[in-house]
Formats: sequence, C-alpha cells, structure tokens
Amino acid sequence: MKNLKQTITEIINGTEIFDIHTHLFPAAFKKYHLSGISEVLNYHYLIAELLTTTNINVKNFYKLTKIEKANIIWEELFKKRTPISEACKGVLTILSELSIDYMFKSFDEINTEYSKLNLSDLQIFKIIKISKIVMTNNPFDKSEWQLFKNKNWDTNKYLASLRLDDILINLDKCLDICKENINNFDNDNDLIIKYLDKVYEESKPVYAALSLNGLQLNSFLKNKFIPDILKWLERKNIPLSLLIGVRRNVNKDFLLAGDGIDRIDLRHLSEICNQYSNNKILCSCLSFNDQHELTVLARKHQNLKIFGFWWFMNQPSLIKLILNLRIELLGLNFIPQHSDARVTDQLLYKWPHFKALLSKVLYNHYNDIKLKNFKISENQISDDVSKLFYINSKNFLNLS
Ligand code: RAT
Ligand code: ZN
Repeated sequence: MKNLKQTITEIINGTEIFDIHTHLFPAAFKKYHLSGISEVLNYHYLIAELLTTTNINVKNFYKLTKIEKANIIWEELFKKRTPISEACKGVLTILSELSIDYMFKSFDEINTEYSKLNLSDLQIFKIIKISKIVMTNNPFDKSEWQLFKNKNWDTNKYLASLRLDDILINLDKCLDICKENINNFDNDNDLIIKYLDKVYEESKPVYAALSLNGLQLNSFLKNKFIPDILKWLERKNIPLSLLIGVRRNVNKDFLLAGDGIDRIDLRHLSEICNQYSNNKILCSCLSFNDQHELTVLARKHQNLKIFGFWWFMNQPSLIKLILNLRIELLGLNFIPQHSDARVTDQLLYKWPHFKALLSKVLYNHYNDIKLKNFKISENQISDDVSKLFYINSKNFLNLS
C-alpha cells in the first residue's frame, strides 16, 4: 500500500453510501422536493442562527418569501459577518464544490449562477456516491402521503420509512385518518394496526421511526399502542428507529427552527431492548450528554444499533470525539452517519464534511494497530468502509 492516509481517503471517497435518515423527496414529487441555493439558505439551522444573531422581527421574517429570506440570510450571515458556524460552512462547501465564486456577490448573482447549473437529484447522488436514501414519510399527513399514489420515481433509490410521531402527539387526528381508510375494526389498537398494514403495502417502508422527548421515553412502554406496534414491526421484520432527546417548541415563534434538546433517561431504552428482544431498535440521541451511555448500551443489547450524529450532534468537534468513542467501544458495529438533509443540495456538504472526519479518525486507528504489527490491507480497509457506509445499514434493515 502506498500511503495509508491517502489510501483511506480514496477508499472513503469511492465507497457507495446508504443514507438512512433524510427528509428528502424525489424530484417527481414537486410539492415536497426541495433543491437549489434559495432552499439551502432557508434551512432552519441557518434561520435559528440568523434570528439569534440579529434583532430581526421573527414574525415579520416568517412573512417574507423564500427568496427574500434567503437574501437576508446571505447578507447577514455571509456578507456582514464571517460564515464560520457549521451550518454556514456547509453553504460554502456547496458553493465551492460547484465552483461558484461567491465572494463579494449578492444573493441574486449567486442564485442566477447556481440556477444555471440545473443540478438534478440524481446528479447530486452521483457526485457524493449515494446509492440509496431513506425518506421520512408521515402516513398521517394526507397531502404528503400522495407521494405513494403515483410512484413515478425510483423506489430503489428513495426508500420509505413510516414516521409515527403523530400517534404520540396528535392521536385524535390519527384515528380520524385511520377511520377514513379502514372500515372494519374491533378497537383503536386494531384500527391503527390495520391502517399500518395498509400504508405498509403502499410504501414498503424499511423501518418505522419516532422522535421522543424525555417524558415520552419514560412512558413509552406504558403507551397503549406501543406494544401492538412493536409486535407489528416484529411481524414485518423491520426496525423501530428512535430519535431520542428532542424538546419541541422551545421557542414556538421560531417554528421549525425552535426545537431544542431535552433531558432523557436511557435506562428506559435498555428496558425497551430487553422487553422487546425480538425487535430491532435503531437509535440516535440528540444530546452530547447521552452519547457515552448510549454507546455502552449498544454493547449490551444485540438488538440495538446506533446510527448517525443527529442534528445538534452533527458538529465536527463532537463527531470526532464520539466517533472515536464508538470505535473504541463497538469496533465498526454501528452506522456512523446519516445526512438528515432536507434539501438535496445539502448532501454536497453533509457527506463530505463527515468523510473528512472519518478519514482522520480511521487513520489514527489503523495506524495504531499497524504499530502493533497488524498488517492492514487495502481490501480490508475497503471492506470496513463499506460496512460503515452501506452493509451495516443494509443488514440491520434486512435488505437484500
Ligand atoms: O434535523 C432536522 O432537520 C430536525 O428538524 C428534525 O427533522 C429531525 O431530524 C427529525 O427527524 O425529527
Ligand atoms: Zn430528521
């Protein structure tokens, strides 16, 4: 092998990726598919930064059009100030990846240049080497669920997942939607399961997911629907993905940009894994505080798999630290990242930022075992990276 560092970087850049949690939709589903620089600048991570950095009136800001909002974000965060946060750097990565010279330019100028590129989602997938992504699909959102009425998109690239948060936060609405679709049922539990059967057939999801605050995690196993849902997931042989530790609406006025972090007790996760040992659980925690305990739990439960660096955890300094910890405690038995992208173009920064970190972290570990006389080959590194980016996800989701 020529040079270990270079070999690792080349392998990481050349390995196919399975992105297991995104908020992306196929381009054919126009109403929900987001792309382009205006959408990139309207990302709620940047909006939160804008609203807390400036004195802009929040209500008035949200009344503006997307182009107007993008304009303000560009002026305030990228021209008047140094764009040094992770969310800002993401935009710079996208622009430089696309060779757009942005210095001293207005949003309009950049927008015109960017639009001319006419980038398609599949082109972006190709640049980053993404072969599959998992969408977040809410079966209790009638308008969004229309996606599955006309499958004129590549179902091998865009896989579905069932987001079930509404069952915990908006049960009446969920039951109404179930009743519109299911005629014969014995009780509410039976109704929900029959509806899940229906949406399963329509979408063929690879997992079901729930995001939980501390209270919802504490009372999870006492919820009257959860045991039946877990049994249903076991029958369907698909995992439950738990995104734990979000506190919604910390600042209601900020809308989507107003969610924060909640305190949680991971002993409940351990209980879920024990009581439902035939269910597979994917898990990502939002707070830095919970990462050590979560990693130890993944050594204790065969049915638990950690995935990604979720949202506020997706910061280079934290990723470096926790990625090392995960490798130290779990070897390569975890799913290291997901993009959480809402705009297809964000893949152009989320994955390269992660790849650069993974490259450095893996180099140190391989170097370490090399010093202990372990002969690491190029093939072995390829297999390892392939596990991290693709195979671990594929196996845990039971995909062929
Ligand atoms: O990261 C985000 O964009 C958040 O707003 C959430 O969507 C989060 O990832 C989630 O899936 O709830
Ligand atoms: Zn998400």
